[in-house]
Amino acid sequence: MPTLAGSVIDVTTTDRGRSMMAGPGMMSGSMRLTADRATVVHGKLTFLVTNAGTIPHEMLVVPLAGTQSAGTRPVGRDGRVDEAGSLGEAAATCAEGEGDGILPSATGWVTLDLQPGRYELFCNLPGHYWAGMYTELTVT
Ligand SMILES: [Cu+2]
Repeated sequence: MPTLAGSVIDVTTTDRGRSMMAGPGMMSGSMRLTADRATVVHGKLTFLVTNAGTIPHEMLVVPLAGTQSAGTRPVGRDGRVDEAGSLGEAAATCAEGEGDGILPSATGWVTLDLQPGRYELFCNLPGHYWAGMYTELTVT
């Protein structure tokens, strides 16, 4: 693991293979992308993404416009959402930046200089956003 710049935000991705928290009434097929905080001070931020699931995942950082909420982006026929406006992504196994996905039990990371605002972190592999892989981060 290299020296990570700025504040480090721990992000975890899971899918049903490791979703022991799922109880009766919860969707058995759900996937999650969670951060260790909902708010962070602006500046240089490193997103350290750990894939605790059983299939590859990724994490993109895209601003939320106006009053837009996380999880409301329209999902296309290909099972993905529009990535326009993406500021960066962690999608490589044991490396920074773009790639073919972070393999199970591996980490990927990306360092970004974020201005104050609201951002959505999500996985855009086909079907994963729909399955619940998104969360909101506020930068103050
Ligand atoms: Cu995913």
